[in-house]
Amino acid sequence: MIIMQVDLGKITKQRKALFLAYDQGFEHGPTDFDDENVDPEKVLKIADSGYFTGVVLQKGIAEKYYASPPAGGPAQVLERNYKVPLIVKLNGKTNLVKDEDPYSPQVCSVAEALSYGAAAVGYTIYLGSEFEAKMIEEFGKIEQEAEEAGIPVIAWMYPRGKNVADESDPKIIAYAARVGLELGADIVKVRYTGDLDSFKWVVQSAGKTKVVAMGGSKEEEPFFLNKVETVMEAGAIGMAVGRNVWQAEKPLEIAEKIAGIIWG
Ligand code: FBP
Repeated sequence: MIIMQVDLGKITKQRKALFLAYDQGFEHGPTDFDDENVDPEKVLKIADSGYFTGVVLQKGIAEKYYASPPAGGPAQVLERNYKVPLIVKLNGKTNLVKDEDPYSPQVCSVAEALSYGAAAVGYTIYLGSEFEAKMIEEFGKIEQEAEEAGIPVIAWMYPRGKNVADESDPKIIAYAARVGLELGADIVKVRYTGDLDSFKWVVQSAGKTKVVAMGGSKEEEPFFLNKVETVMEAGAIGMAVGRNVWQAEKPLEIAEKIAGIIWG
């Protein structure tokens, strides 16, 4: 079978991307939430505002909120309730297990993700973890299935574990981006390195694999927006951000500002 180059058109606009991440309930627990953003419907409304080119969900929220059976229709056939493209995160782990070397198991298949209406899938690899080989192997299979289905794969490339002295080290982040390219990821999501030159090197290391920067924990707005500007100047295609949007007092205002930088 000849595998075609995957088209990123469904999760980008003018080749740029802004993804709203909402898998923190699994990764960190509801401690990240308040009365508003604990409700997936409210966050999906933010995601559907027109500023985002994708929303990142675990399978449970995809199945129970993003898509549902049409009224009176068969339960097996799901219909989308939102316009924003869906990116299903295929693996996940809680932060209750304090293993120094993390492993994030696959909890959803590409086929399942497609049944919820996924336009792309995502998977975290903790590069440097003792379980790195297991995650690389799982990722390889996902990559192949996604390519056959014609949907892009986004790799969350997070160096972590006792072999990684400093997960913010720009050299290790560039290494993670490069591994993403070599594994066939269409987009890598990496931590911001802290300055323009080192992030340019990350983007260069990723080659034809596109780069988005993760948002991280909530920061002061001017500081965060400055980070978005530098990320874009370095050649990334955009941001995958969660807490800096839905934890903001006015999520749509900051979403508009971020989008203004990305597409401005
Ligand atoms: P944020 O913008 O809220 O940081 O979301 C990005 C993200 O990658 C989420 O997809 C994921 O749940 C979380 O960060 C993982 O963070 P951690 O570094 O604590 O593992």
